[in-house]
Amino acid sequence: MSSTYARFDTVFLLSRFAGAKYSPLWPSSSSSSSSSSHSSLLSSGTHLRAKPNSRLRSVTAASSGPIIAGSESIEIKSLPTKPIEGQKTGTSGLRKKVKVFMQDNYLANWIQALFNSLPLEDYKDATLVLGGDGRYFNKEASQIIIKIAAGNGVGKILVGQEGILSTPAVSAVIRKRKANGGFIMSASHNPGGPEYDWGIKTVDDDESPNLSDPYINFQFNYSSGQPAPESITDKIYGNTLSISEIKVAEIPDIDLSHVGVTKYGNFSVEVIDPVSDYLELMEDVFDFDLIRGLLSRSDFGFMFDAMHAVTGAYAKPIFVDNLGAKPDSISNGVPLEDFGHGHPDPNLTYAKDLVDVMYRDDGPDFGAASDGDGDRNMVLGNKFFVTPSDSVAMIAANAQEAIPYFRAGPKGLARSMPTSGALDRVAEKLKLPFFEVPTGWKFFGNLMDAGKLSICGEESFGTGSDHIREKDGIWAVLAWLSILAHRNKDKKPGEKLVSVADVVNEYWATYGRNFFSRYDYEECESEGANKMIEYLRDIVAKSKAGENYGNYVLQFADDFSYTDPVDGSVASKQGVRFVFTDGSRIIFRLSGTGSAGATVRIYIEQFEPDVSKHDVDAQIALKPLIGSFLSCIVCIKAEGVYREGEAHCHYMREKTILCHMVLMKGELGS
Ligand code: VG1
Ligand code: CO
Repeated sequence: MSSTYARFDTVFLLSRFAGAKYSPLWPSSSSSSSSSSHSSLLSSGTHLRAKPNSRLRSVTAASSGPIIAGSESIEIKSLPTKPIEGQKTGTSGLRKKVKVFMQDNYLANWIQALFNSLPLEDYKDATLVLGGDGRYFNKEASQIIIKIAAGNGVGKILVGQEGILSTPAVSAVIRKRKANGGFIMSASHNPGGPEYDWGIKTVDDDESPNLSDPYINFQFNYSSGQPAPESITDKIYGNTLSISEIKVAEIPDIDLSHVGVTKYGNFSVEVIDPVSDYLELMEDVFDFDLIRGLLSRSDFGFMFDAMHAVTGAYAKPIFVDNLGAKPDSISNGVPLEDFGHGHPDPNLTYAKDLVDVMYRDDGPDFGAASDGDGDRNMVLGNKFFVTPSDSVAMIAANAQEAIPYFRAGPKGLARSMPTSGALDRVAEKLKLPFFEVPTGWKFFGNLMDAGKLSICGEESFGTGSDHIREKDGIWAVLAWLSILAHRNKDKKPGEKLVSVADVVNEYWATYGRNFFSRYDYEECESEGANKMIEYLRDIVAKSKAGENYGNYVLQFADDFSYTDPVDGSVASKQGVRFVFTDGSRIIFRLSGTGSAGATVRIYIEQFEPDVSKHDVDAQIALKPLIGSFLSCIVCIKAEGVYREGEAHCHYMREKTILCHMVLMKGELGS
């Protein structure tokens, strides 16, 4: 038992629940297996009923919504448990197969370990937000999280109706209602259902440098100078390895189907409408009248694919009811537990139905899709795909004139390291502060809180701004619609409209084009993947500026390290990069979001200022770089470790003849 835990326990007993009956052990009642050395919250706790003598009562409506029912006090039980291996968070929280999470106490242990890791003042009587993308197991998970939160002395949980809240909406709710933090039940773009993934989004791994991420590290920590989150996530992991007890409130399952407040003693749960706070924020950021003018034109076609994921709950209220889009412009608009057997990843392969419609001659003028939890976006014009690296640069270049929130001009711009350098050129031209941060949205937060950053993005279909502290899929769609609406606002019916392709081509002509692609080697054996990165680090250590790699001259090679300009914290080993004198780059890193094995990501970029070459397909434009670099470095120098093979192009999911190494399961390191 850690000292944090002991300290917490004492305070817990003496203050918040003074007087409440505290059982040192999980009761040997019929529902739990008293004979075993640990008990399951999933098998017993989720079906916890109010203690027989608790008096439910109806009470009058409160300002925040009708109070449905409540009881005067809650009983806190202690559920014995045992440590479970492997509960370490990655780029975006803890992500595993749902079957793993459904194991006895797996989720409960982790949630308790989280509370054990935080100072009491961070959650005692605090308000926390709980939401998710509607995937399989979220309903059961909601009940587990609520009961443990109550058991640990949290004052109030704001939960989206049916457990639904997109990731950006959770951030918006936390900020608007000044909540102390929140949980997001999502494995993002990973598929859902009994055989697939589940996740809980939190702050990143042990190298996270900031406290502004609204999850688990609780925003108010930031201003009061509490320990850095890497220490918190480290602590959570440490606590998962020593946990012996889970604190659970003995309350019934909360009815998540109706908006309203349920009270149990000093603890309350408010079920909130998932859309209203977020919609209100969008109305502040954008000019809805301007966008409505575009969407209601008969000569402008719009299509949004919610991929049966969380934005299904937002698309109709926002695009149809508020902005005048036609009801049939929303496809797959109902959130489903298994995303309709789909893979809620908005790229050219998994949003294929949308792509097919958009690539028809008579297809719509603008199309977009969003991922499982609504923080990613894909933007398409008619027969035109905008890469995420280009998209953020184009939004930044047009923001001031088209989006009211940026009327005074963006404060600064930032991208993740592997994202193409297109945004850098916008920052240079607009003379704006510019930052390059490691992969993962949390790194943008400190910069935003310090007033240094307004618009940022990642190559992985993530775009956003400082209106919240998460990437935001619907925000990106509204940003693009604003740009198009602004450009077309004076166009008469029948006049040719400025298209997505026009905006992009004009941008390339002004700034040049950064050809960019990413390739993923999925389900690699972890040991082999680590070996490969070690091997590349070795090459980096020996490399010298001026060396020739085919026709490319090395400017520098390193393993990316980031020092946060706000708090000075350092994140190291964030990706091996080779940068050439013409601005071309090749980057290697391991994914931190997979649910099984390792995924190797390779990012390739080449800058082309010549407008006559901007029309070339990215795969063709990048071929010389891929060929000369990878053949000479990886395949020859690492001979024996890497062999010929195929990777998947991140955007197309097509098998691509790329660096010709096989990292697939079992084939490496033998
Ligand atoms: C991936 C992306 C990264 C993104 C992260 C979370 O991480 O590359 O850019 O921030 O997913 O996105 P990794 O470590 O697998 O490369 V989401 O939509 O899952 O919150
Ligand atoms: Co996501």
